[in-house]
Amino acid sequence: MLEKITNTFSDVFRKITGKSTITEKNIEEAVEQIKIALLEADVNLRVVRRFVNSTIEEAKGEKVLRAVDPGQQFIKIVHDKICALLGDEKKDLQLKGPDTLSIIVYVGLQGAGKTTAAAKLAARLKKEGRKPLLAACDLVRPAAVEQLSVLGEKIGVEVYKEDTKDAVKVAKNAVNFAKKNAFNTLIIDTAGRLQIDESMMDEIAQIKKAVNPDELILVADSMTGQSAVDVAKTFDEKLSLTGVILTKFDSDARGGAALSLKSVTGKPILFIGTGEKIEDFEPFHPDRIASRILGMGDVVSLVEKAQETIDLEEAEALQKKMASNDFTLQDMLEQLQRVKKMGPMESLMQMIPGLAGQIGDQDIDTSGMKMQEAIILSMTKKERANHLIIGPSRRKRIAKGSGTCVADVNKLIKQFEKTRLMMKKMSKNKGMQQKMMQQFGGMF
Ligand SMILES: Nc1nc2c(ncn2[C@@H]2O[C@H](COP(=O)(O)OP(=O)(O)O)[C@@H](O)[C@H]2O)c(=O)[nH]1
Ligand SMILES: [Mg+2]
Repeated sequence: MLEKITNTFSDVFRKITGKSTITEKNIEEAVEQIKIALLEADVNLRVVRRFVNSTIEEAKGEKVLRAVDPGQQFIKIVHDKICALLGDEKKDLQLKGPDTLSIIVYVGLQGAGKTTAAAKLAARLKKEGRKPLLAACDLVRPAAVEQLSVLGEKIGVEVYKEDTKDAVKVAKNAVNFAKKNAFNTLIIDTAGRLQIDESMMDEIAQIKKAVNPDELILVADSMTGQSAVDVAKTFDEKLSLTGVILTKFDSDARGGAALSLKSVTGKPILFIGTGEKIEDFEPFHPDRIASRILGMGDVVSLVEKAQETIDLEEAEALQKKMASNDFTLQDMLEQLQRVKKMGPMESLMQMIPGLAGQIGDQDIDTSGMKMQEAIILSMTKKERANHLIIGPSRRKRIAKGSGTCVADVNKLIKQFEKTRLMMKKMSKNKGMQQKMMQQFGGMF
């Protein structure tokens, strides 16, 4: 996600933060490199020009040139401007209260990810306590209705469908069905085409007129860069959109669509699709994405991800164990598996400030974690509960079972003992907490 543009920004910033004073020439050079980065990212030319002029103007002001840390000041200016390009504030869906039906219509080209995003949003709304209904109004692509039905079943959300070719009729009937059956959010999935054409626009205009939606959302493929922005512009001129969902953000190394959309169309990006799975769907936070693009990491998203993964009750139980010195190898195994559950190390690392942009895929060694997991998995229940019984012959057996050597097993047990000791001390001394966390981090 955004690797290419992030790498370039990291390079520019590394050069400029090393300096204790910055000249006007330094600023011009840095902005020139940023300009190239933005153009390579397929950002709209006019947007780039405006960005460059305003950044130079602001960066040449007193605040940067006389600052104690001019490099940081410069980065702050660039960050705020990138954030503004992305839309500044996070925008929520404009839905009515839970007792009234809200209607969302999805539009977009074929293959953009409408149907997938319809299911993703429905799943999300359901989780938030709303009662969503999906309506299958793509009657052009063969099997489109079936695709939505399958997704609906998977997420436990009902799909309204009819055996007809009249999408407007289905949309209208879906609204009545939703009202009658106390659904409060209707998501209408419409038919795209390979290119914008009249029959598609007409059909959507009629659906819009018939259902009067609260949200008319364009679903666009972020990988198509400027053409996604052009598509958005055309749709907006003809149909007046309320917002955009950018899909396939996971495969978009450049970010050109995200960086141009708001400036060109004035319409906010509401969500991003970050993979093919239902849960690969996030609200779009301009500030977080700006930080990610600038290689400053995305700590908030990382923390949220961790929170989702680590169950509160589990965390409390772990804390109690730590305090009572009951921490076992089994607990360590669960910790390892939890970290694994958070997702690929690479994508997590990209969210950590200072690391983003500095590491390529090959630099991250997750094999250590896998090995530790394998070693503990080769232990018996008894051994996991009490590491003191693991003598030389048991160590040999464990090494063999896990495909490692005795030295690896020794190392793991030593590390475990160190961690345990830290925890014991920590339960007496709050100041030890940080040290413990470092030790814990060192485990992985
Ligand atoms: N990697 C990735 N693939 C996606 C994403 N959203 C959709 N896709 C894939 O894009 C293809 C087209 O999606 P679909 O929802 O059928 O598009 P539609 O024609 O607009 O309804 C499917 O293979 C999806 O799995 C995403 O956010 N990331
Ligand atoms: Mg579809």
